[in-house]
Amino acid sequence: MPANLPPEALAKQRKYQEAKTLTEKIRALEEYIAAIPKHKGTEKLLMQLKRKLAKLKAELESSSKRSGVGGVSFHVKKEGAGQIVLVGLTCVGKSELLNVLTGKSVEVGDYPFTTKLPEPGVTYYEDVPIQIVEVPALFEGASRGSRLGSQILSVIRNADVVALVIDLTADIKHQMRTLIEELKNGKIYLNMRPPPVEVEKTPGGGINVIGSSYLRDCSVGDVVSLLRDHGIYNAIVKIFGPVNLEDFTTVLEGSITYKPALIVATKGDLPGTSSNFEKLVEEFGSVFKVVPVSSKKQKGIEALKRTFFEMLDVVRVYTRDPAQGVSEKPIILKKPATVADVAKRIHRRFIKDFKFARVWRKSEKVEVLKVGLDFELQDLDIIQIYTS
Ligand SMILES: Nc1nc2c(ncn2[C@@H]2O[C@H](COP(=O)(O)OP(=O)(O)O)[C@@H](O)[C@H]2O)c(=O)[nH]1
Ligand SMILES: [Mg+2]
Repeated sequence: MPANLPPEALAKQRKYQEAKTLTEKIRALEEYIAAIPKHKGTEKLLMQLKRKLAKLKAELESSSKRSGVGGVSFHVKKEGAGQIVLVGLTCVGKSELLNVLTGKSVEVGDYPFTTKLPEPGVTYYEDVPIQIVEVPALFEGASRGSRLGSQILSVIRNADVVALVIDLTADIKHQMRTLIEELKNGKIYLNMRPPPVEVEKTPGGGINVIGSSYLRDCSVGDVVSLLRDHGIYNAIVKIFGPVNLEDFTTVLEGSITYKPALIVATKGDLPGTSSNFEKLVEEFGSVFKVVPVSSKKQKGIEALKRTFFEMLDVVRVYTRDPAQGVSEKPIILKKPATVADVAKRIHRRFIKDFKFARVWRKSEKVEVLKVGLDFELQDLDIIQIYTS
C-alpha cells in the first residue's frame, strides 16, 4: 500500500476491508475512494480501486439480472423522430409536463413517487412526432444497484436526449447534483464527448501509441502497462487530443453512454421562481440549455418542443413525384443526411439506378439544385430522385 493516506481514508479503508455483502462493499469502496486525496502519488492506487469498484458493480448487476426473473420490463419501444426522457426528482412536475406535451392524463400528485412505471407519449413539433417518456423519479442511491434504480437508468441509456426536469421552487443545486451524480455513477455522461482515444486490438506487433504528445501527466510506458493490466498486449492506440490516464481507464472499461441533455425548469408561474431560474442559468447555462416552462399556465411549451427538435439533430425531407406532388409527411433523418440516405429509405433500386436528384430549397438563390448521392440535405428540403 502506498503510504501517506490521511486518517479518514485509512478508516474508510478498514471499513471497506470489513464489508461483507456486495452492496456494502460497493458503498464502502466508494467512500474510501472519495476520501483519498487526488495527486500524483495516489493516482495508481485510485485507478486500481476504481477498477475494483467497476468489477464489483458488474458483479452486482449480473446477480440482480439473474434474480430478477419475472420483473416488469421497463423497455420503451421508440416512436417518431426520437425519444426524449424526462428525468427528475419526485414532485418536480414531470407528469404535469408530460400531460401538457402529449395530451395524456397521467396521474399528477403532490405526494412522492406517484409515477411507478415509464410513461410514454407523443408530442408534435410542427409535423414532427417526438416521443416523450417520463421515468419514475430518480432518487439518491438509485445507481447503487437497486432494481428500480437500474431499470430507470437503463431507460435513460436507451433514450436519444435527456431532459433534466428541475423544480424552480425547490433547491436547485441539490436537484442538479443528485441527478448528475446518479447518472454519472450509472455511467451516463451528459453533454460530454468520449475521450479522444481509439484502441484497436491487433493480432501481433506489441503496443504502438500514435499521438503521444497529447499525453497529460503520464508517459507512453504508463499507457502500455495500463493496457497490459486490461489484458491487451497488441494494439494500435490513436490519440487525437489531450488525455490523461483516467481517460484511458474510461475508454478501456468502456460501457459509458454519452447523451445530449438540456434542463427544463418547471413551475415558472409560482412566485420567487425567477431568481432560481437566473441561478440555474448562471451555474449550469454553459453546459446545458435551460428552458423555463409553466405546465399549469402552458407557457414556454412551444419553445421547449422546438428545443427538443433541435437536440434530436434530425432533418425533415419531403419527397416529390411528378404524379402525386410533394409528400405530406416528411422522411426524418439523422444529421448529416445525404441524398443517398433518402434513396435507401425509399427503395434499394433508387441507389442502384440513381441518375441524379433535384432538390428544392427556398433559402437558396437558385431554388432548384441538381445534385448527386453525396449531397447533404437540410431541414425542409424537397427532393425528387431520377433513375435510369
Ligand atoms: N404551479 C405549478 N405547479 C405545478 C406545475 N407543474 C407541476 N405542478 C405541481 O407539482 C406537483 C407534482 O407534479 P407531478 O407532475 O406529479 O410531479 P412528478 O412527481 O415530477 O411527476 C403537483 O401538485 C402539480 O400540480 C406548474 O407548472 N406550476
Ligand atoms: Mg410523475
